Amino acid sequence: ERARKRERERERESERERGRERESMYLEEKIYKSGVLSCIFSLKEEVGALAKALKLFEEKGINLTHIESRPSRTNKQEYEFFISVDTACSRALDDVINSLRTQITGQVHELSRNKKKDTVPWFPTTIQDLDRFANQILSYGSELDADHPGFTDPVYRARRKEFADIAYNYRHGQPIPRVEYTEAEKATWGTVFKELKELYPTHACHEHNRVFPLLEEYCGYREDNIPQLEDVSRYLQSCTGFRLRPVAGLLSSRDFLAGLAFRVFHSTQYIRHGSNPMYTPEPDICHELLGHVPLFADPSFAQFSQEIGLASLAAPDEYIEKLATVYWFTVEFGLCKQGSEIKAYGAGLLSSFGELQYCLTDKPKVLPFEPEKTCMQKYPITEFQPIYFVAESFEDGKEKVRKYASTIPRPFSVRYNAYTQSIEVLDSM
Ligand code: HBI
Ligand code: NLE
Ligand code: FE
Repeated sequence: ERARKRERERERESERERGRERESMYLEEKIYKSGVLSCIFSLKEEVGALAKALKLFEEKGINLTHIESRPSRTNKQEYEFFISVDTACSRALDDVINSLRTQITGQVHELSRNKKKDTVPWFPTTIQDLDRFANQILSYGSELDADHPGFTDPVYRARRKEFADIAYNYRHGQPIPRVEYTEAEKATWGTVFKELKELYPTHACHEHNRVFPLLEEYCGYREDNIPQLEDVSRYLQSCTGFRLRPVAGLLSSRDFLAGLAFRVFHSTQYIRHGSNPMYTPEPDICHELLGHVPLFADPSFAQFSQEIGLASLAAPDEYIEKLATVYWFTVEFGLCKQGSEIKAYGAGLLSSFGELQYCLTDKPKVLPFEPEKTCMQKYPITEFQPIYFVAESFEDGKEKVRKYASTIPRPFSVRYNAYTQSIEVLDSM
C-alpha cells in the first residue's frame, strides 16, 4: 500500500514537472537555434535500411540538402551515407541524431555543426516555407497532456490523432481536407455557438458583429453545422487575402507569428472536449472560427495582424516574447473602447462564453493598452485573465503597435510581396 502511494506520488511529481516545462516553453519561448549539420552514418546493407533512417528526418520536417553513399571500407556488409541538413530547429536535429543512434545505427559521426548562434534567426521567406512548421508542435498535439479533460477519454484521443495527421500531411496550396464531425462534436459546437451568439450583440466589437451575419450567409455558420476550414479559408481570401492552414496544435510564438506575415492563419480543426464547452485553454475550431475568423475578414484588422507577423521575422528571441505578449493582449484578449462602451475584440474572449461574460464585469483589472508596458505583463494560459488592456480604438491600437514594432532591432527591414507571396529583405547597410 505504501509503495503504491509512493509510486503515485512520483507519477504526480513527474506530471507536474512536465507541466512546468510546458509552461516555461510556452511563456519564456525557448526558441531553438537553427542548425546546419553534416554527418556520416553507416547502415547494414538491407532492403529499406536507408528509408528507415531518412524517415526520422522527414518526421521532424528536416530538409536534407545533400546525400551521398559509398561502400564502407572497414565493413563489407555496410554502406556509409554522407548527408547535410539545414534546419530552422536545432533541437529537432538533436532528436533525430539521438533516434538515429538509438534506433538505427550506433555509428553516427558528426563532421561539422554550425549552430548559427550569432546570425539572425531563420525565418520563412516564401509561403511554401510554412510547410516546415508542420512537425514542430509544442504541446497538446495528438499526445494529450495529463491535465487535459480529454486525457482519459480514448474516443477523444483517437479523434485528436486523426486531426493531427491531417495537419502533418498538409502542404501549402492543397485544399484543406473536409471533416465529417460526429454528433457529439456537433453538439459541443451547437452549445458554444448558441451561447456566444446571444452574447455578441452586447459584448462583441462592431467589426465582429458586422462580419458575423456574412459568415452565416456564405460559410455555413449555423448552430447545427461546424463550418469547413476550406470554405472559410476561401471566403477570407476573398475579403482580405487571409487564408487558413490546418495545424496539429500549438506552434512556437515565432512560427505562429511568422505565418501572419504571409496572411496565413494556422488553424486547429479539432473541437474542445464536450465536458467543458464554456472555456478551454487550447485553441480549437470554435476558437478559430468564432473568435479569429470574423476579424480576419476585416481589412484593417487583417493588416494589423500581418504587421505583427512582419515585425516578428528575424526578431531576437526576447523581442519575440514581447511581441507574443502584445499579440496575447490584443488579438487574443483585447478590449476596445467603442463610443461610450467597452467591447471585446480578442478571439480568446469571443470564443469562450464563460470569459466573454466575465471580461466585461468589474472582476478583472482593466488597464490602458500601451505596448511598451503591456509587453512586460505576465499572464496565465489556463484560466480567465486577471488583467485586460483596453485600446482607445482599433486605429489607435494599430498605430501604437506599429510604433512599438519599429523599435525592434534588426539588421534589415522586410516587406511582403503579395504578387510572389514572398518576403523581400531590404538591406539597410
Ligand atoms: N499556435 N496553433 C497555434 N495557435 C495559436 O493561437 C497560437 C500558437 N502559438 C503561439 C500563440 N498562439 C500565441 O499565444 C502567441 O505566442 C503568438
Ligand atoms: N479560452 C478560449 C476558449 O475557450 O475558446 C480559447 C483560447 C485560446 C488561446
Ligand atoms: Fe487564438
